[in-house]
Amino acid sequence: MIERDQISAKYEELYGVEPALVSKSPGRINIIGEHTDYNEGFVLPTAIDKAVYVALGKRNDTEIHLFAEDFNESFQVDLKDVSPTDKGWPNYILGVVNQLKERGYKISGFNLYIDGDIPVGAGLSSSAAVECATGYGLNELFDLNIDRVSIAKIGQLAEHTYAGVKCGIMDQFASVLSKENHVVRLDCRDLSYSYVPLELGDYEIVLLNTNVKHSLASSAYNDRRHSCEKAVALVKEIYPEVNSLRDVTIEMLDEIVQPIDNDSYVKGKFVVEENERLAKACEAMDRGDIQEMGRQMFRAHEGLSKEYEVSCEELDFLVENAKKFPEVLGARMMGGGFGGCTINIVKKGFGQQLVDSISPAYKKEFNLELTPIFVKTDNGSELVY
Ligand code: GAF
Repeated sequence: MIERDQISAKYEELYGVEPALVSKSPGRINIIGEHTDYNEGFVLPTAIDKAVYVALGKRNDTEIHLFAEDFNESFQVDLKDVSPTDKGWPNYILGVVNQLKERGYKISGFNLYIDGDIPVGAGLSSSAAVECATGYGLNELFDLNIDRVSIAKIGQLAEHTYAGVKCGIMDQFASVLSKENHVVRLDCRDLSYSYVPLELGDYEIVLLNTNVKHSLASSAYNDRRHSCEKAVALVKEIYPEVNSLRDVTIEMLDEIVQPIDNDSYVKGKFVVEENERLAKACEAMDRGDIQEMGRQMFRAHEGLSKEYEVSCEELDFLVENAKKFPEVLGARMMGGGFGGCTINIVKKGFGQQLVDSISPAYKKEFNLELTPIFVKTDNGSELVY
Protein backbone atom coordinates (compact mmCIF):
# COMPACT_ATOMS: atom_id res chain seq x y z
CA MET A 1 0.00 0.00 0.00
CA ILE A 2 1.44 3.31 -1.07
CA GLU A 3 0.46 6.31 1.05
CA ARG A 4 -1.67 8.97 -0.58
CA ASP A 5 0.55 11.73 0.87
CA GLN A 6 3.62 10.17 -0.70
CA ILE A 7 2.04 10.32 -4.18
CA SER A 8 0.79 13.89 -3.73
CA ALA A 9 4.12 15.11 -2.36
CA LYS A 10 6.00 13.65 -5.32
CA TYR A 11 3.54 15.20 -7.77
CA GLU A 12 3.95 18.58 -6.09
CA GLU A 13 7.73 18.29 -6.18
CA LEU A 14 7.56 17.61 -9.94
CA TYR A 15 4.88 20.04 -11.03
CA GLY A 16 4.90 22.74 -8.31
CA VAL A 17 1.21 22.36 -7.34
CA GLU A 18 -0.88 19.76 -5.54
CA PRO A 19 -2.60 17.18 -7.79
CA ALA A 20 -6.30 17.69 -8.43
CA LEU A 21 -6.85 14.00 -7.67
CA VAL A 22 -5.21 10.63 -7.17
CA SER A 23 -6.83 7.56 -8.71
CA LYS A 24 -6.03 3.96 -7.96
CA SER A 25 -6.57 0.76 -9.95
CA PRO A 26 -5.55 -2.67 -8.66
CA GLY A 27 -3.81 -5.70 -10.13
CA ARG A 28 -5.76 -8.94 -10.42
CA ILE A 29 -5.75 -12.65 -9.80
CA ASN A 30 -7.89 -15.17 -11.63
CA ILE A 31 -9.20 -18.32 -9.95
CA ILE A 32 -9.83 -20.20 -13.20
CA GLY A 33 -10.72 -19.49 -16.85
CA GLU A 34 -7.50 -18.67 -18.67
CA HIS A 35 -7.32 -17.64 -22.35
CA THR A 36 -11.10 -17.85 -22.46
CA ASP A 37 -11.81 -14.10 -22.47
CA TYR A 38 -10.87 -13.44 -26.10
CA ASN A 39 -12.89 -16.52 -27.05
CA GLU A 40 -16.10 -15.05 -25.62
CA GLY A 41 -15.93 -17.44 -22.68
CA PHE A 42 -15.99 -17.01 -18.90
CA VAL A 43 -13.40 -15.80 -16.40
CA LEU A 44 -13.30 -15.63 -12.59
CA PRO A 45 -10.92 -12.84 -11.58
CA THR A 46 -10.78 -10.35 -8.75
CA ALA A 47 -8.68 -7.37 -7.73
CA ILE A 48 -5.85 -7.62 -5.21
CA ASP A 49 -4.50 -5.23 -2.61
CA LYS A 50 -1.69 -4.09 -4.88
CA ALA A 51 -2.34 -1.22 -7.21
CA VAL A 52 -1.21 1.51 -9.54
CA TYR A 53 -1.68 5.10 -8.35
CA VAL A 54 -2.00 8.03 -10.71
CA ALA A 55 -1.87 11.66 -9.55
CA LEU A 56 -3.33 14.12 -12.03
CA GLY A 57 -3.84 17.84 -12.57
CA LYS A 58 -4.92 20.01 -15.48
CA ARG A 59 -2.49 22.25 -17.34
CA ASN A 60 -3.24 25.53 -19.07
CA ASP A 61 -1.94 24.29 -22.41
CA THR A 62 -2.35 21.18 -24.54
CA GLU A 63 0.76 19.36 -23.34
CA ILE A 64 0.86 16.05 -21.52
CA HIS A 65 3.63 15.70 -18.96
CA LEU A 66 4.23 12.24 -17.50
CA PHE A 67 6.56 10.91 -14.81
CA ALA A 68 6.92 7.22 -13.88
CA GLU A 69 8.42 6.49 -10.48
CA ASP A 70 9.45 2.94 -11.41
CA PHE A 71 11.62 4.16 -14.26
CA ASN A 72 12.53 7.52 -12.71
CA GLU A 73 11.77 8.93 -16.12
CA SER A 74 9.62 11.68 -17.62
CA PHE A 75 7.90 11.95 -20.99
CA GLN A 76 6.21 14.89 -22.73
CA VAL A 77 4.05 15.21 -25.79
CA ASP A 78 1.42 17.58 -27.13
CA LEU A 79 -2.12 16.21 -27.10
CA LYS A 80 -2.38 16.55 -30.87
CA ASP A 81 0.84 14.53 -31.43
CA VAL A 82 -0.01 11.51 -29.28
CA SER A 83 1.26 8.32 -30.94
CA PRO A 84 2.96 5.06 -29.85
CA THR A 85 6.50 5.52 -28.57
CA ASP A 86 9.36 3.04 -28.44
CA LYS A 87 10.02 4.13 -24.86
CA GLY A 88 7.63 1.48 -23.56
CA TRP A 89 5.89 2.59 -20.37
CA PRO A 90 4.22 5.82 -21.70
CA ASN A 91 2.27 3.71 -24.22
CA TYR A 92 -0.13 2.41 -21.58
CA ILE A 93 -1.07 6.00 -20.73
CA LEU A 94 -0.94 7.46 -24.24
CA GLY A 95 -3.03 4.56 -25.57
CA VAL A 96 -5.79 5.59 -23.18
CA VAL A 97 -5.50 9.26 -24.18
CA ASN A 98 -5.71 8.21 -27.81
CA GLN A 99 -8.88 6.20 -27.13
CA LEU A 100 -10.48 9.19 -25.40
CA LYS A 101 -9.60 11.40 -28.38
CA GLU A 102 -10.96 8.84 -30.87
CA ARG A 103 -14.22 8.67 -28.97
CA GLY A 104 -14.56 12.45 -29.12
CA TYR A 105 -14.05 13.22 -25.41
CA LYS A 106 -12.87 16.76 -24.73
CA ILE A 107 -9.66 16.79 -22.76
CA SER A 108 -6.87 19.36 -22.48
CA GLY A 109 -3.26 19.16 -21.30
CA PHE A 110 -2.46 17.51 -17.97
CA ASN A 111 0.35 16.49 -15.64
CA LEU A 112 0.53 12.92 -14.44
CA TYR A 113 2.66 11.11 -11.88
CA ILE A 114 2.47 7.33 -11.64
CA ASP A 115 3.61 4.90 -8.97
CA GLY A 116 2.47 1.51 -7.74
CA ASP A 117 3.25 -1.66 -5.84
CA ILE A 118 2.19 -4.38 -8.31
CA PRO A 119 5.26 -6.47 -9.11
CA VAL A 120 5.94 -5.97 -12.83
CA GLY A 121 6.11 -9.11 -15.00
CA ALA A 122 4.42 -11.22 -12.32
CA GLY A 123 1.26 -11.80 -14.36
CA LEU A 124 -0.77 -9.58 -12.03
CA SER A 125 -1.77 -7.16 -14.79
CA SER A 126 0.23 -4.15 -13.84
CA SER A 127 -0.18 -2.81 -17.38
CA ALA A 128 -3.99 -3.08 -17.25
CA ALA A 129 -3.86 -1.31 -13.87
CA VAL A 130 -1.89 1.56 -15.45
CA GLU A 131 -4.47 1.86 -18.25
CA CYS A 132 -7.39 1.73 -15.85
CA ALA A 133 -5.95 4.13 -13.26
CA THR A 134 -5.28 6.54 -16.14
CA GLY A 135 -8.74 6.12 -17.69
CA TYR A 136 -10.50 6.33 -14.34
CA GLY A 137 -8.48 9.37 -13.30
CA LEU A 138 -8.90 11.29 -16.57
CA ASN A 139 -12.62 10.55 -16.51
CA GLU A 140 -12.84 12.28 -13.12
CA LEU A 141 -10.43 15.10 -13.97
CA PHE A 142 -12.32 16.16 -17.09
CA ASP A 143 -15.83 15.13 -15.93
CA LEU A 144 -16.26 12.84 -18.92
CA ASN A 145 -19.01 10.72 -17.42
CA ILE A 146 -17.71 7.43 -18.78
CA ASP A 147 -19.16 4.30 -17.15
CA ARG A 148 -16.89 1.68 -15.59
CA VAL A 149 -17.35 -0.98 -18.28
CA SER A 150 -16.36 1.55 -20.95
CA ILE A 151 -13.28 2.52 -18.95
CA ALA A 152 -12.27 -1.17 -19.00
CA LYS A 153 -12.87 -1.34 -22.77
CA ILE A 154 -10.81 1.79 -23.32
CA GLY A 155 -7.95 0.16 -21.38
CA GLN A 156 -8.22 -3.01 -23.45
CA LEU A 157 -8.07 -1.09 -26.72
CA ALA A 158 -5.14 0.95 -25.45
CA GLU A 159 -3.31 -2.35 -24.96
CA HIS A 160 -4.23 -3.52 -28.49
CA THR A 161 -3.24 -0.34 -30.24
CA TYR A 162 -0.32 1.03 -28.21
CA ALA A 163 1.20 -2.09 -26.63
CA GLY A 164 0.49 -4.48 -29.51
CA VAL A 165 -1.06 -7.24 -27.38
CA LYS A 166 -4.49 -8.37 -28.55
CA CYS A 167 -5.62 -9.10 -25.01
CA GLY A 168 -9.11 -9.99 -23.88
CA ILE A 169 -11.12 -7.88 -21.44
CA MET A 170 -10.46 -9.82 -18.22
CA ASP A 171 -7.63 -7.79 -16.72
CA GLN A 172 -9.12 -4.34 -17.29
CA PHE A 173 -12.58 -5.48 -16.23
CA ALA A 174 -11.23 -6.90 -12.97
CA SER A 175 -9.16 -3.81 -12.32
CA VAL A 176 -12.13 -1.46 -12.70
CA LEU A 177 -15.10 -3.50 -11.46
CA SER A 178 -13.97 -5.93 -8.75
CA LYS A 179 -15.52 -6.12 -5.31
CA GLU A 180 -13.64 -7.03 -2.13
CA ASN A 181 -14.15 -10.63 -0.89
CA HIS A 182 -15.78 -11.60 -4.18
CA VAL A 183 -14.69 -12.85 -7.57
CA VAL A 184 -16.27 -11.54 -10.76
CA ARG A 185 -17.96 -14.21 -12.84
CA LEU A 186 -17.73 -12.47 -16.17
CA ASP A 187 -19.29 -13.61 -19.40
CA CYS A 188 -16.90 -12.16 -21.95
CA ARG A 189 -19.45 -12.46 -24.76
CA ASP A 190 -21.87 -9.82 -23.55
CA LEU A 191 -19.96 -8.58 -20.50
CA SER A 192 -22.75 -9.56 -18.14
CA TYR A 193 -21.34 -10.40 -14.73
CA SER A 194 -22.11 -11.35 -11.17
CA TYR A 195 -20.14 -11.22 -7.95
CA VAL A 196 -19.49 -14.62 -6.36
CA PRO A 197 -18.46 -14.57 -2.67
CA LEU A 198 -14.93 -15.91 -2.29
CA GLU A 199 -15.31 -18.12 0.76
CA LEU A 200 -12.27 -20.28 1.25
CA GLY A 201 -12.85 -21.35 4.87
CA ASP A 202 -9.57 -22.65 6.30
CA TYR A 203 -7.74 -21.89 3.06
CA GLU A 204 -6.19 -18.81 1.53
CA ILE A 205 -4.64 -17.66 -1.72
CA VAL A 206 -0.88 -17.62 -1.97
CA LEU A 207 0.89 -16.56 -5.15
CA LEU A 208 4.32 -17.91 -5.95
CA ASN A 209 6.30 -15.64 -8.22
CA THR A 210 8.70 -17.48 -10.53
CA ASN A 211 10.54 -14.18 -11.07
CA VAL A 212 10.83 -14.95 -14.76
CA LYS A 213 9.09 -13.48 -17.77
CA HIS A 214 10.11 -15.21 -20.97
CA SER A 215 10.39 -12.86 -23.89
CA LEU A 216 8.05 -14.65 -26.28
CA ALA A 217 5.04 -13.83 -24.09
CA SER A 218 3.40 -11.19 -26.33
CA SER A 219 4.03 -12.86 -29.67
CA ALA A 220 2.91 -16.28 -28.38
CA TYR A 221 -0.22 -14.68 -26.94
CA ASN A 222 -1.21 -13.29 -30.33
CA ASP A 223 -0.34 -16.66 -31.94
CA ARG A 224 -2.70 -18.50 -29.58
CA ARG A 225 -5.45 -16.09 -30.45
CA HIS A 226 -4.83 -16.77 -34.10
CA SER A 227 -5.04 -20.57 -33.61
CA CYS A 228 -8.39 -20.13 -31.89
CA GLU A 229 -9.68 -17.95 -34.74
CA LYS A 230 -8.60 -20.61 -37.23
CA ALA A 231 -10.48 -23.29 -35.31
CA VAL A 232 -13.62 -21.13 -35.35
CA ALA A 233 -13.26 -20.43 -39.07
CA LEU A 234 -13.06 -24.16 -39.84
CA VAL A 235 -16.11 -24.99 -37.74
CA LYS A 236 -18.00 -22.06 -39.26
CA GLU A 237 -17.69 -23.57 -42.73
CA ILE A 238 -20.08 -26.31 -41.64
CA TYR A 239 -21.88 -24.54 -38.81
CA PRO A 240 -22.32 -20.91 -39.98
CA GLU A 241 -24.10 -19.95 -36.76
CA VAL A 242 -20.83 -20.37 -34.82
CA ASN A 243 -19.07 -17.08 -33.99
CA SER A 244 -16.52 -18.00 -31.35
CA LEU A 245 -15.18 -20.99 -29.41
CA ARG A 246 -17.95 -20.28 -26.94
CA ASP A 247 -20.40 -21.70 -29.50
CA VAL A 248 -18.22 -24.71 -30.32
CA THR A 249 -18.42 -28.22 -28.83
CA ILE A 250 -15.73 -30.89 -28.71
CA GLU A 251 -17.88 -32.93 -31.12
CA MET A 252 -17.74 -30.12 -33.69
CA LEU A 253 -13.97 -29.89 -33.30
CA ASP A 254 -13.66 -33.68 -33.63
CA GLU A 255 -15.78 -33.64 -36.72
CA ILE A 256 -14.16 -30.76 -38.55
CA VAL A 257 -10.96 -29.33 -37.16
CA GLN A 258 -9.10 -32.40 -35.96
CA PRO A 259 -8.37 -33.93 -39.36
CA ILE A 260 -7.37 -30.59 -40.89
CA ASP A 261 -5.38 -28.56 -38.40
CA ASN A 262 -3.97 -30.25 -35.32
CA ASP A 263 -2.71 -27.06 -33.68
CA SER A 264 -6.07 -25.28 -33.94
CA TYR A 265 -7.77 -28.46 -32.75
CA VAL A 266 -5.70 -28.77 -29.59
CA LYS A 267 -5.91 -25.06 -28.78
CA GLY A 268 -9.64 -24.93 -29.48
CA LYS A 269 -10.29 -28.03 -27.38
CA PHE A 270 -8.40 -26.50 -24.47
CA VAL A 271 -10.60 -23.39 -24.54
CA VAL A 272 -13.85 -25.37 -24.74
CA GLU A 273 -12.73 -27.52 -21.80
CA GLU A 274 -11.45 -24.55 -19.80
CA ASN A 275 -14.94 -23.03 -19.93
CA GLU A 276 -16.32 -26.35 -18.66
CA ARG A 277 -13.77 -26.42 -15.84
CA LEU A 278 -14.77 -22.90 -14.83
CA ALA A 279 -18.43 -23.90 -14.72
CA LYS A 280 -17.56 -26.89 -12.52
CA ALA A 281 -15.41 -24.73 -10.25
CA CYS A 282 -18.30 -22.26 -9.85
CA GLU A 283 -20.73 -25.04 -8.98
CA ALA A 284 -18.22 -26.35 -6.46
CA MET A 285 -17.83 -22.88 -4.92
CA ASP A 286 -21.60 -22.53 -4.66
CA ARG A 287 -21.81 -25.67 -2.56
CA GLY A 288 -18.69 -24.78 -0.54
CA ASP A 289 -16.62 -27.57 -2.08
CA ILE A 290 -13.27 -25.85 -2.43
CA GLN A 291 -11.52 -29.22 -2.74
CA GLU A 292 -13.25 -29.69 -6.10
CA MET A 293 -12.49 -26.10 -7.09
CA GLY A 294 -8.82 -26.88 -6.38
CA ARG A 295 -8.92 -30.05 -8.48
CA GLN A 296 -10.25 -28.05 -11.41
CA MET A 297 -7.35 -25.62 -10.99
CA PHE A 298 -4.81 -28.46 -11.17
CA ARG A 299 -6.53 -29.73 -14.32
CA ALA A 300 -6.49 -26.25 -15.82
CA HIS A 301 -2.73 -26.14 -15.35
CA GLU A 302 -2.32 -29.46 -17.15
CA GLY A 303 -4.21 -28.03 -20.11
CA LEU A 304 -2.39 -24.71 -20.09
CA SER A 305 0.95 -26.51 -20.02
CA LYS A 306 0.45 -29.51 -22.32
CA GLU A 307 -2.27 -28.36 -24.71
CA TYR A 308 -2.33 -24.60 -24.84
CA GLU A 309 1.45 -24.51 -24.31
CA VAL A 310 1.66 -21.22 -22.46
CA SER A 311 3.44 -22.48 -19.36
CA CYS A 312 7.19 -22.80 -18.85
CA GLU A 313 9.54 -25.04 -16.86
CA GLU A 314 9.53 -22.75 -13.85
CA LEU A 315 5.73 -22.62 -13.59
CA ASP A 316 5.42 -26.38 -14.13
CA PHE A 317 8.01 -26.98 -11.42
CA LEU A 318 6.06 -24.90 -8.90
CA VAL A 319 2.73 -26.56 -9.66
CA GLU A 320 4.22 -30.09 -9.58
CA ASN A 321 5.86 -29.41 -6.24
CA ALA A 322 2.81 -27.71 -4.73
CA LYS A 323 0.78 -30.81 -5.68
CA LYS A 324 2.83 -32.92 -3.26
CA PHE A 325 1.36 -31.17 -0.23
CA PRO A 326 -2.11 -32.15 1.04
CA GLU A 327 -2.37 -28.59 2.40
CA VAL A 328 -2.51 -27.30 -1.20
CA LEU A 329 -5.95 -27.84 -2.74
CA GLY A 330 -5.18 -26.37 -6.14
CA ALA A 331 -2.41 -24.62 -8.06
CA ARG A 332 -1.92 -23.40 -11.57
CA MET A 333 -0.17 -20.81 -13.67
CA MET A 334 -2.11 -17.58 -13.96
CA GLY A 335 -2.58 -15.00 -16.70
CA GLY A 336 -1.03 -15.01 -20.14
CA GLY A 337 1.77 -17.42 -19.16
CA PHE A 338 5.50 -17.86 -19.91
CA GLY A 339 6.38 -16.75 -16.40
CA GLY A 340 4.83 -14.70 -13.63
CA CYS A 341 3.00 -16.32 -10.73
CA THR A 342 1.21 -19.50 -9.85
CA ILE A 343 -1.98 -19.16 -7.84
CA ASN A 344 -2.27 -21.65 -4.98
CA ILE A 345 -5.14 -22.47 -2.63
CA VAL A 346 -3.29 -23.22 0.58
CA LYS A 347 -4.30 -24.16 4.13
CA LYS A 348 -4.18 -20.99 6.25
CA GLY A 349 -0.81 -20.61 7.92
CA PHE A 350 0.90 -23.14 5.64
CA GLY A 351 1.98 -20.62 2.97
CA GLN A 352 5.39 -19.81 4.40
CA GLN A 353 6.14 -23.49 4.99
CA LEU A 354 5.23 -24.20 1.38
CA VAL A 355 7.59 -21.51 0.18
CA ASP A 356 10.38 -22.67 2.51
CA SER A 357 9.98 -26.25 1.25
CA ILE A 358 10.01 -25.42 -2.46
CA SER A 359 12.49 -22.53 -2.53
CA PRO A 360 15.79 -24.44 -2.16
CA ALA A 361 14.94 -26.89 -4.96
CA TYR A 362 13.67 -24.04 -7.15
CA LYS A 363 16.89 -22.12 -6.58
CA LYS A 364 18.96 -25.22 -7.35
CA GLU A 365 17.06 -26.00 -10.55
CA PHE A 366 16.78 -22.49 -12.04
CA ASN A 367 19.15 -20.34 -10.00
CA LEU A 368 16.22 -18.05 -9.22
CA GLU A 369 14.59 -16.82 -6.04
CA LEU A 370 11.02 -17.84 -5.35
CA THR A 371 8.93 -14.98 -3.96
CA PRO A 372 5.64 -15.57 -2.17
CA ILE A 373 2.94 -12.93 -2.50
CA PHE A 374 0.19 -13.10 0.11
CA VAL A 375 -2.74 -11.24 -1.39
CA LYS A 376 -6.11 -10.04 -0.20
CA THR A 377 -8.97 -9.22 -2.52
CA ASP A 378 -9.90 -5.58 -3.06
CA ASN A 379 -12.33 -3.24 -4.80
CA GLY A 380 -11.82 -2.02 -8.35
CA SER A 381 -10.77 1.51 -9.40
CA GLU A 382 -11.41 4.33 -6.97
CA LEU A 383 -10.33 7.85 -6.10
CA VAL A 384 -8.02 8.05 -3.13
CA TYR A 385 -7.98 11.85 -3.13
C1 GAF B 1 -3.53 -11.85 -20.23
C2 GAF B 1 -4.57 -11.06 -21.02
F1 GAF B 1 -4.36 -9.72 -20.88
C3 GAF B 1 -5.99 -11.41 -20.61
O1 GAF B 1 -6.90 -10.76 -21.46
C4 GAF B 1 -6.20 -12.93 -20.64
O2 GAF B 1 -6.36 -13.39 -21.96
C5 GAF B 1 -5.07 -13.66 -19.93
O3 GAF B 1 -3.80 -13.24 -20.38
C6 GAF B 1 -5.17 -15.14 -20.11
O4 GAF B 1 -6.33 -15.62 -19.53
O5 GAF B 1 -3.55 -11.50 -18.89
